Amino acid sequence: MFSYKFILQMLFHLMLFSMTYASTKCENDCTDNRMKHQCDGSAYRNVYQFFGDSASQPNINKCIEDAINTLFAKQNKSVEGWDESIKALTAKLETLERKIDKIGRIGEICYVSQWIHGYEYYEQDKFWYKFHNDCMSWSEARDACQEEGGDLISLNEDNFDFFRNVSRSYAGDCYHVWVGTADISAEGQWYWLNGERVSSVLWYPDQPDNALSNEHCGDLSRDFQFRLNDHVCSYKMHFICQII
Ligand SMILES: *[C@@H]1O[C@H](CO)[C@@H](O)[C@H](O)[C@H]1NC(C)=O
Ligand SMILES: *[C@@H]1O[C@H](CO)[C@@H](O)[C@H](O)[C@H]1NC(C)=O
Ligand SMILES: [Ca+2]
Ligand SMILES: [Ca+2]
Repeated sequence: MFSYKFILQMLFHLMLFSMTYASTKCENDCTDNRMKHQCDGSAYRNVYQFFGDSASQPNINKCIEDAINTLFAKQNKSVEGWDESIKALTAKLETLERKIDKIGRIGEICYVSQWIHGYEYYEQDKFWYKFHNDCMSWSEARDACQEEGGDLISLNEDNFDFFRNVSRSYAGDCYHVWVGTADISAEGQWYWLNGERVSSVLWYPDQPDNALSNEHCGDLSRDFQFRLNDHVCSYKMHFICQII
């Protein structure tokens, strides 16, 4: 009997084949807005980012291999679960292949790789995001985002309510949600990881308060209606990653 890993590998290679085919067909055909920003030749580079390969030239086989290993590391469950997982995966791949055939754009490669990591597209700002159910310290959370090719999310006045809603919907046992701002390097200086200054209207009243002189990382706090708060960085929380 073939191992599950082998079957998965075959499926991914099938997908790879159609992606490569599609990408040679339509390199310049970028009419779909959602894909537009990814159709400038950076698609391959993005694929690398998502799979954490620092090589500058595409090596999609390696990228697929890494994706499979990531899947296995994350879903190291009992074998019973795998039948269902593989069925679901096969169905998704079939849909995907039909879609790729139909659309046939290089940008789809990015779409596929983001889909593998479970990212969602935020139409308004044209980036991808993922709410993590795991509980980690702020810097562990940052590492986890970077492993997936992104970073902790940077917010602003326009997208703040949307991600408050995301946090309200998904936050579970870890209660609060880390986001991409900290005053670790300079007390009281709050910048997002994208370099923008944190707007004062995002904070819950009387925050940031640097309680016990020990709060240097930004979270959306359940205690504060998921508005911004400064918290102890080692605290284990959910977190939201962003891929630009
Ligand atoms: C999967 O679990 C087994 C036993 O529970 C362990 O020995 C193995 O190292 C795990 N593999 C991964 C990739 O985490
Ligand atoms: C957030 O959720 C509230 C309540 O469901 C809704 O009224 C509001 O439109 C949502 N805002 C955004 C930006 O999603
Ligand atoms: Ca502080
Ligand atoms: Ca605080």
